[in-house]
Amino acid sequence: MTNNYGAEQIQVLEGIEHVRKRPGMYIGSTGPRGLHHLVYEVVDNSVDEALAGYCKNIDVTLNEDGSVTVVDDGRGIPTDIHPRTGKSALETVLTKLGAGGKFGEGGGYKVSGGLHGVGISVVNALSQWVEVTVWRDGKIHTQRFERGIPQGDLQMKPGAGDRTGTSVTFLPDSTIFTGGIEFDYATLAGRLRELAFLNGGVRIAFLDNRAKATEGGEAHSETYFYEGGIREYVTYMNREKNALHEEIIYVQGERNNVQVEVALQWSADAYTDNLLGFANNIRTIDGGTHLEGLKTVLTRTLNSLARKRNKLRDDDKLAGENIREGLTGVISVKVPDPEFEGQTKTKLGNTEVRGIVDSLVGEVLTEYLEFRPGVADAIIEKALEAFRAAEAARKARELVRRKSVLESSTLPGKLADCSTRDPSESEIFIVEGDSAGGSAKQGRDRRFQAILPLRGKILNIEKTDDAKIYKNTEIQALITALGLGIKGEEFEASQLRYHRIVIMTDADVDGAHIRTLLLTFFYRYQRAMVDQGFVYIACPPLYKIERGRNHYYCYSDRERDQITSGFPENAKYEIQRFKGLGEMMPQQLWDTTMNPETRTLKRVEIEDAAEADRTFTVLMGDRVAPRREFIETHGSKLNLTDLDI
Ligand code: 0RA
Repeated sequence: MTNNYGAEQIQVLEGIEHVRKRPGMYIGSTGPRGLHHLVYEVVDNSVDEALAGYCKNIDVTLNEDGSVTVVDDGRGIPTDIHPRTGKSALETVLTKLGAGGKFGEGGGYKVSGGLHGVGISVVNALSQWVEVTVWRDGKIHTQRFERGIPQGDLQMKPGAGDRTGTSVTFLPDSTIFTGGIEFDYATLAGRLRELAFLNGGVRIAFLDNRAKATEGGEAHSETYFYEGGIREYVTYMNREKNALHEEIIYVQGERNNVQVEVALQWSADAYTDNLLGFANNIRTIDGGTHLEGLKTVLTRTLNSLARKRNKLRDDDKLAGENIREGLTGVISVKVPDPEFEGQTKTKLGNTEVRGIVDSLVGEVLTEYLEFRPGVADAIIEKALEAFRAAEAARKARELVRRKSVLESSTLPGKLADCSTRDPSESEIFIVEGDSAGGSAKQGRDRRFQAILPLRGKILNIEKTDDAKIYKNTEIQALITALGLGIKGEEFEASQLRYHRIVIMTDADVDGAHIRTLLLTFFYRYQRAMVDQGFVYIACPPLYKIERGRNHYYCYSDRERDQITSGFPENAKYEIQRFKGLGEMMPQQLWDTTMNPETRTLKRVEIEDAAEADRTFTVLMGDRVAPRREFIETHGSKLNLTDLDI
């Protein structure tokens, strides 16, 4: 026994040490993403307890000292002492790698969330300290850890009464996280809300007490509780759209231990599809077998229904895209042994899921629509409209295709290409107008930087059907210059001619509008290029301050004020305001905005797909009132990450 005990302890210490030495292996990164992952990891344990049917409430609190507390009313982490190690189960869960909720045989969970499924021990190892409280068997159990190491044994005292549950408070270790340890409210709120949608009936309360640390600061709180689960998720995503049918179509079932839940609603005034996939509560950005199964069954069911109702001529067939036009949907599956594939491990690979989704959804959907011919006809009519528009677009597209095949070397005339042919080291700057284009062309490093000037505002893709899109010259230029395929078709990263697509617009209202139009275009035309991180935004300076022989470029008003306030009282200096990129000397543009050594680029990241979809609908769609309100209250919800590359 003592032998085992010693060996076990050494293993535990080595485990903690390894996590601290190689945090990226466990939480993906030591940047903001990894930091937020700590919270998700702890919350996932509580959600698992809720999925097992034992927990209803989860409270997440950001504390004044920078720590986070997650409290649930589940059964509480087991506290009994393991006869061999002499340690409590709680200590084991917190210190032993891979000893999360899955270790108990009978008490273990069917499925477990967590992108890496690494468990609380990893959070513990990467925290300056952790304090755990468990209410169980009428007692209050507590234990404290520092950098993963228990500070004394589990303490126990009476006083829990009937209460059961777990509280975990942790302060991330600032020596581990490179971008600091400050949590972003919107990021956490988005994920917590998503979890509440995915696990209907679980109440997640989010409380931000950090502002209390400053005088006059106020706490901020929200509660996410959706009894309708993913049905409410779809309602939420569609709240700015006009529904084609009132009731959300909902399917729920289980086969071979795979649980499937699907919620669908078509909108009259939307022309793209917005299907979100989740496996074990993890957003599957790259899709996978659950989404494949859903798409297949939608296409089959609606075609057969359309034929039955005499809506299809001869051997016409509605394509999947036709049927999905204007569709908002969520599919959430729970799989016992999920396989996550692809570079980002966000593609569900389990092949059995495809058929399970297909058959479960097929049965329910067919019956649902047979009993509601009005709904069926509305969806079929919408798909037929899309089908006809697609025919027209095909002709226009053939033009583009023929053009790009015939003149495969003829890139758009105004493109100033770079000399390297290696996309991985190539960049393209998309700029507004010829004068900015001129400065950029002269300022660039032509070996790896290409410039594409666009004339005026590009077409608003949100309001345009496919046929018109392909006829537009600016869009044609973008498609051929970047090497994009056909709208909505599988994104081929290997065809991309540049791996950094940089939007470089003026720092004014017009520039912001053109930037939004371009982002909307990329997002709606081939969302994967945004998801996979190929799109960037350049950050040109707003001011140049000259004082004697020194000069400073400032990228915000605040920076300008900071610099000038650092000058002595009677200092003489001049401030030049750049009204547009075209006003900058080529060398200036290079130094401040284009030179990889000195510039700041922001990579466009879509953290919250549902929110992004709504953002584009609101910003670029037809309904004016929500747009005004949105701009007034939110600004832009796209997450732009600073990257100095
Ligand atoms: C292992 C086994 C059991 C529950 C848990 C872990 C558990 C872990 C966490 C982490 C946060 N909240 C949690 N709630 C529960 C089952 C215990 C039993 O059978 O009573």
